[in-house]
Amino acid sequence: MSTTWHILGAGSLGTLWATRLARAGVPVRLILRDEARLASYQAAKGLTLVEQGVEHTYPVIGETPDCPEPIHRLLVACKAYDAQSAVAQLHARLVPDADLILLQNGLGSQDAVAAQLPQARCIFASSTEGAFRDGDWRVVFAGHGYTWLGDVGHPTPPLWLDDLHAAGIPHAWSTEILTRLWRKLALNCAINPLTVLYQCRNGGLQDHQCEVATLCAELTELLEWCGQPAAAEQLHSEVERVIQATAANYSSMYQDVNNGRRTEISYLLGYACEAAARHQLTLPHLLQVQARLVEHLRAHGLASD
Ligand code: NAD
Ligand code: KPL
Repeated sequence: MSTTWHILGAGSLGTLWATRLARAGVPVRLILRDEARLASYQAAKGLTLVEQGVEHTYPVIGETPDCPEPIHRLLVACKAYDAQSAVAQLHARLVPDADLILLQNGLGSQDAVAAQLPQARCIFASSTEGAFRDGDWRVVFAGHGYTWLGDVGHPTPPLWLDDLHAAGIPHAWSTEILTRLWRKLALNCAINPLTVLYQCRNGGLQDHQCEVATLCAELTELLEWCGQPAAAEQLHSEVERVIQATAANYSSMYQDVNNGRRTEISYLLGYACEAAARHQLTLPHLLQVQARLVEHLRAHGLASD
């Protein structure tokens, strides 16, 4: 019997992973916040995955954080701002050499989780898959993509990648996972805040080309100072390409703000501005966009951290 995947966070990505693993016959258990959420989940009789309009429900076993069973493998599928406290609840259950797979976007939360668990193996992931919830315990698979996984301290891939293969989760092991995470962070910093400030789709940034170019120049400088020259390569042309390719889409940050949800700003723009300060870099446009975004979030009654 292969090792059980414990999934922490029954949101969009957690459900997308849990259902595909369960469909492949891999043992999966879902960790829910408390008894009330567990009762609601049990009433729904499982997790539903909607793919190309076709839905299937998978009766994945649910449990609360205080279930006594030890955890050997944990997929952390919370938002970046919840990851550290959500994992902390499970300290007593995690075996010392547990594997954690951290799906969070941006940077900062992964190091915070890894620092809590010095003996565990923390694998960082960067995903371009897209999913959203259209109801409790339901997820719509909205965009096919890829997930890169890597371990900054240990280049050997884990054997359980076979489970991802069996589950049809497109993935690759990356020995340069930090480059991927920094690159994605830079793309998100160049695009997402401006779509919120200008209240536009990604394609709307074609009307703000100078501002995008200035931000890209500052982000390129930052990546180089942070020892990430590969993530800095051709950043501006990549940002322009993404703006064009996703012109009709609303960025994830735009969607969060417009749905009244907390953003992951501290792990994107906030992380970039803190890194710039650490290197005593002057990046006035990046700082200005952060200040404007914080003001916008406050004006809309949303958390600005
Ligand atoms: P989500 O908000 O849909 O799901 C997070 C879930 O975690 C929620 O159900 C929440 O209740 C749960 N949670 C939080 N704290 C918990 C706790 N203590 N115990 C149990 N459950 C807890 O978020 P998501 O969209 O799945 O995103 C997860 C991460 O993946 C984010 O960092 C996001 O940026 C990244 N990401 C998402 C997508 C996507 O398409 N949704 C794509 C790429 C990357
Ligand atoms: O990842 C994105 C997001 O919306 O979060 C893109 C489409 C790249 C825009 O930054």
